[in-house]
Amino acid sequence: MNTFTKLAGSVALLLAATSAHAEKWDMALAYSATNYHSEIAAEFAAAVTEATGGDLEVVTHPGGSLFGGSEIFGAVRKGLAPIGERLISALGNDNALFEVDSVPFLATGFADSKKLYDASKPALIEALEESRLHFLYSCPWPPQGFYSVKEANSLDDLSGLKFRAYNATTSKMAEGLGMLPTKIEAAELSQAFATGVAQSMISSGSTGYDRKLWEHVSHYYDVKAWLPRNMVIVNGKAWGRLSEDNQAALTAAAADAEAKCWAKAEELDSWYIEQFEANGMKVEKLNREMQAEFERVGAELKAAWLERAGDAGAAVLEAYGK
Ligand code: PCA
Repeated sequence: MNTFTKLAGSVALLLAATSAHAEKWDMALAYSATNYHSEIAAEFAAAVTEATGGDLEVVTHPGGSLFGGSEIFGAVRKGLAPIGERLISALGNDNALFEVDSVPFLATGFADSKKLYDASKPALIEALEESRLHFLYSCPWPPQGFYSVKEANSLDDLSGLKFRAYNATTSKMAEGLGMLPTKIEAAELSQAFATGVAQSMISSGSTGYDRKLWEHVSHYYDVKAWLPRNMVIVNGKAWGRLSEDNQAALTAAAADAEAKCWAKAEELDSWYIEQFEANGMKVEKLNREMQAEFERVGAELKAAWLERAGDAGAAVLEAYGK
């Protein structure tokens, strides 16, 4: 055997060894490819692929193309997708603690939202572990406002409006304000507003911008009701199969993605709302009467949440300090 053949042989062996371990993870995302959550998830995926030298390749599938938003949590839990991102507060049926970020008017700005995240993170991680899921990172949506096809000066204006909900809290807010909620994923939003299935919603400027809601909706009220968060989770078995080095690479990339994503959400918050004005939407604050109505329903929902979340919920609020 000459030197060249020997070398070629060992390269082939090396490649075989690498490919025996190399793994590809499809990452399920619910939101548009151009949304900052998805863009940062794509950067996170590329960073993991690079840090592991391709040993673990992560490929993102945005816009609900692998699993729709409402399917992602179950798909990752069952291992149908090894990794995915989900809006945490839509999972309140599994555990009331998942709804803490959407308790109305509890945290209404980025600094408080971060404090609430820090206070609730240990309980979140524990709840996920019970479902054999490994937590990687979590990132907020900007403060939630109210979209309507007509002005909202009184409860009469809202009465009977069809409302697009994304979790139980938004459904109950709508009911408390006299509207008619239906759950619709962000990927189906433009269609829902175009066909009149939805006439109002609570969401951030981010989702209204992604879905060009100015084509259908005339008013945006900057309520700042709460900042819901997405989280990126890994199937427990898939996590357990990884080498320690690959786990460390994922953990490091996740910390990086989380920091970038929080900064991006805050940076884009007012920009999104400027785009509404530029596209002819009316951007306002709620009047005093309506603000009081939102707060009235919000307080009822907070009390109901505290009851459901019990001691664990009270402990999170105590750690949060409010
Ligand atoms: N956008 C997501 C959740 C909260 C938000 O701001 C949505 O509307 O589906």
